[in-house]
Amino acid sequence: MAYENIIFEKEGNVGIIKFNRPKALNAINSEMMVELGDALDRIEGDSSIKVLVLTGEGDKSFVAGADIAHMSSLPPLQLRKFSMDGQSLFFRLENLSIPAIACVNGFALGGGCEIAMACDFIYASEKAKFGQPEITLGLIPGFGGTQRLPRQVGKAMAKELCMTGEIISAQQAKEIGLVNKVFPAEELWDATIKTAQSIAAKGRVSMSGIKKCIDRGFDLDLRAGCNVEADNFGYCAVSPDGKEGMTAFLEKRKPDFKGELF
Ligand code: DAK
Repeated sequence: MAYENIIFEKEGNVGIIKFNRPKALNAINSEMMVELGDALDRIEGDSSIKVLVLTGEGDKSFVAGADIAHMSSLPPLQLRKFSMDGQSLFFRLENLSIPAIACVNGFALGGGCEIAMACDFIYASEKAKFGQPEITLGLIPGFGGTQRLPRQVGKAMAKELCMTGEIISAQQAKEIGLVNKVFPAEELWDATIKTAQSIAAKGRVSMSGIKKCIDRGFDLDLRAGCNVEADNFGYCAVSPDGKEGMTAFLEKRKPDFKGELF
């Protein structure tokens, strides 16, 4: 499939998706969602991609939300489909077997904030802005924002952001735990790629184990979560990467992880 609304490229072992509708501040329409789904299929089928980075084309916006003009033109059944497609796409992103980093270079509003939250963590430029302003449109977040935001920043803060529609700075987003790190705009990309490459150099099997344990365990009680961890620990420890990592340590050399299952 040829892409018009996203750019998909590879830099070494890092897959890169750029939202590419800069004139509309990279707002999400149905075509962009179809292209994003296709790119995720390609990423899942390409074992050389070990980390995914998502960012926005242009210097102003990551994603300024769902395309308001597009949404307002859809009849009820298509709106329902738009919402369901978006939700399942974001679940796919969240459940990718490899880590995904949101590199937020500007506005991450509404659906844009929701995409960033479906990634494993967020790096942001000092110029980035975050918010769930749907209330100002007479709407509510429709791509998981009422669910992921409270899990990330706590119920009361999520309620305040969704109820006021307030747009906050990258620094405020960091203070409430939405963003991991904030960089000057010109340093954001290199810092993100450096972290992505550091993750890509680790074992794929244990990376996926960490992701599964933290995501699945988060909604479980402590004992059940620790059971998930024990299962994954056992699996990683006997995998070729696990054996290689421990052998390399004992032989005082760098590990050569292959990412093979068994
Ligand atoms: N949709 C469509 N076009 C957008 C847009 C958006 N979300 N955001 C910006 N644009 C367009 C503007 O219309 C403008 O286009 P032209 O007039 O040049 O043709 C261009 O991008 C530049 O924007 P501005 O001229 O407004 O730029 P400013 O710097 O002055 O302002 C801004 C930037 C980001 C503060 C402002 O553009 C803005 O407030 N944008 C809207 C942000 C927003 O409210 N985002 C949330 C969208 S609602 C659902 C599933 C999901 C959702 C809802 C329902 N289902 C259940 C069905 C999700 C909803 C949302 O995400």
